[in-house]
Amino acid sequence: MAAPVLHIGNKNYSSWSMRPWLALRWGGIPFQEHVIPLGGEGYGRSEIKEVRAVSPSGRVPALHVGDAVIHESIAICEWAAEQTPSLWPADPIARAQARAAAAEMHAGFTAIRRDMGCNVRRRLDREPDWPEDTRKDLARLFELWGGLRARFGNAGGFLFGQRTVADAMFAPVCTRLRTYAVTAPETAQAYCATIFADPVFKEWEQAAEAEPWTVEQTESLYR
Ligand SMILES: N[C@@H](CCC(=O)N[C@@H](CS)C(=O)NCC(=O)O)C(=O)O
Repeated sequence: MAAPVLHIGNKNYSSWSMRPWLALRWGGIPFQEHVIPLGGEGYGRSEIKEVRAVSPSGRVPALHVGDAVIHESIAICEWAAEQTPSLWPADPIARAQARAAAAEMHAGFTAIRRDMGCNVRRRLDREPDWPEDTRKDLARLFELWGGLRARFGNAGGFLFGQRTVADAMFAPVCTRLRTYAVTAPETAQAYCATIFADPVFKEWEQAAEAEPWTVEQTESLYR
């Protein structure tokens, strides 16, 4: 069977695309990638024509495996972990906690997602004044990361020691903290430094920096 094809958005802007891309790469799973530049007609309404052609939800990422389409970043990460089980921690309790962290990211942190649009290559000089719900999301994020690092820190620099799907889910958040100059506790800074030093993450970051497209809807956040 031909290699699966991962359809993704622009690497600079599409945080949901980064997640399964990292999981597939970390899992050593061969795949082809197909980048669809987001923005323009239909964007924000799940109506971009090129996206609809590959993803029935009108959103990327979408993984094509044979004649099947798997949409939703978390489901693609789960599929990756079925090929490469070490993408979840081996211990059943740690594995459940990693799934909880990944699920919390997938379903939550809505104020962070609203106020800190993903823009891998962008850096603000000064942290904006966040509304209360965003500050609450940040506090919860740091609490979650801090607790996991305290419990699993001896095993390595990632949330559960070694790279797991939970890290794939949170890697784009590290870039957001960097973009928006967010004041973060030392444990969070150290965790983000681990993500930024990861060679696979760096590959994504370099590609994001080199992309020719800009998405006006996201860039206008800075004016
Ligand atoms: N819940 C979805 C979210 C996917 C998503 O929102 N993708 C954005 C790009 S990061 C998208 O395709 N947007 C197209 C649009 O807004 O029209 C997942 O986890 O995969």
